Amino acid sequence: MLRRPFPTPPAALRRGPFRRGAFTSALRSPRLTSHLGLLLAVAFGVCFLTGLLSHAIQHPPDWFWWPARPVWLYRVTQGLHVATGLASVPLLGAKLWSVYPKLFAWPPFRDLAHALERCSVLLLASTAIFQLVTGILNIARWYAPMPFGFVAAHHWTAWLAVGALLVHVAVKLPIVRRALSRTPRAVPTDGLSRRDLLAAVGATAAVVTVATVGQTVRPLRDLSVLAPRRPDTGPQGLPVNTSAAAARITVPADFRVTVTGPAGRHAFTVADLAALPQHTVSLPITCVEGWSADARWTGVRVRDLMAMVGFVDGSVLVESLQQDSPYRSSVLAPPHAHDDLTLLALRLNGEILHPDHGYPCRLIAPNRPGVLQTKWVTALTVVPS
Ligand SMILES: Nc1nc2c(c(=O)[nH]1)N[C@H]1C(S)=C(S)[C@@H](COP(=O)(O)O)O[C@H]1N2
Ligand SMILES: [Mo]
Repeated sequence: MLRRPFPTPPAALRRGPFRRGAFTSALRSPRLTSHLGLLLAVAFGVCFLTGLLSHAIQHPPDWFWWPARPVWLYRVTQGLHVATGLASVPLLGAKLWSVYPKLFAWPPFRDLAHALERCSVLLLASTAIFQLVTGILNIARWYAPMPFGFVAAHHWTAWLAVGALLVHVAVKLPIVRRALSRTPRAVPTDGLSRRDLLAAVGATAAVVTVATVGQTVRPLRDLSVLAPRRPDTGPQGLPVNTSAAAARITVPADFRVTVTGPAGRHAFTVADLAALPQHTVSLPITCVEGWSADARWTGVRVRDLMAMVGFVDGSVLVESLQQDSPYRSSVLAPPHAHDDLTLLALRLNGEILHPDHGYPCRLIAPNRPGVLQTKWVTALTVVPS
């Protein structure tokens, strides 16, 4: 029996996208798909690694160690995470456009290997879309469409995406090699050329980047029309993530900061803290959501406070007046706990801390995600590490 080289779907299905010649663009080619795929692989790779790093800093496994210097390192890695994620949106859109006619290829599965390969592509496309959508919802702080824990979902889906990506790269590498080594076939069109299309996609990614990266790259802030935050808006010239009202903070009249260590416990009023040697440091707040902003902080060195209760080594648990929030406490690992720049800050840019920035006192430490810069601090406790 003769096998037809291009099987066609049954007559009832030979319509719409299934009919022969349904997709007419001469721009689609393995070469275009390969170029877009390479760009996307680089963007996703950087996004994945910087994302893993951010996750490890916030949920450190035993073997993990993150330095306190340089003070700007997390600002760069998290800026890259959000910027590569956003630039991936037009890249992924174009890539999916370049291959989506394959969705209607007939037969849907030729054999088991083909079926598995198609499933891995489906997994890759859906996890990639999920990551970009949830990432954007998170930086927009719009949680209603996410009836699940963002952090866990975004983290575990990243592993699925990267697994599917590795399979995809392994399967397609020969095709990519062939497509990129051949001299490109001239496209028989007098409209857009393939080069124009790639340039347009690249330009869109560049515009998305320039229109958002000003949330962390200060000189570009005036161009930052698409960024959810500007680094210079908010009380005392600094954005606020959770306001004192949202965190339901009331500072009690007998407010104290309790400092506990191997040599005992001290309770400090705000006046006691202000009477201790004060230090001023310039450090950024770097939110995981991609914005960052520099500020001048004044307060007591955490190291000095902890020395009064016999702190020699270990970590420091920092606790807030705030209740019922995953951000109500954080841990200062040894590099940060011992760093000169780590303060229990009482002032921001010369003024008493605004309630939304953590009045009476907040933690500020170098090279640390914003979520770990605990506000409304009421207890510091040495913990073995
Ligand atoms: N207690 C407490 N501290 C907190 C938060 C919080 O929700 N509760 N938010 C954190 C986050 S996500 C960031 S980015 C910084 C922002 O500090 P800012 O509002 O002073 O700019 O505070 C951190 N400290
Ligand atoms: Mo944040």
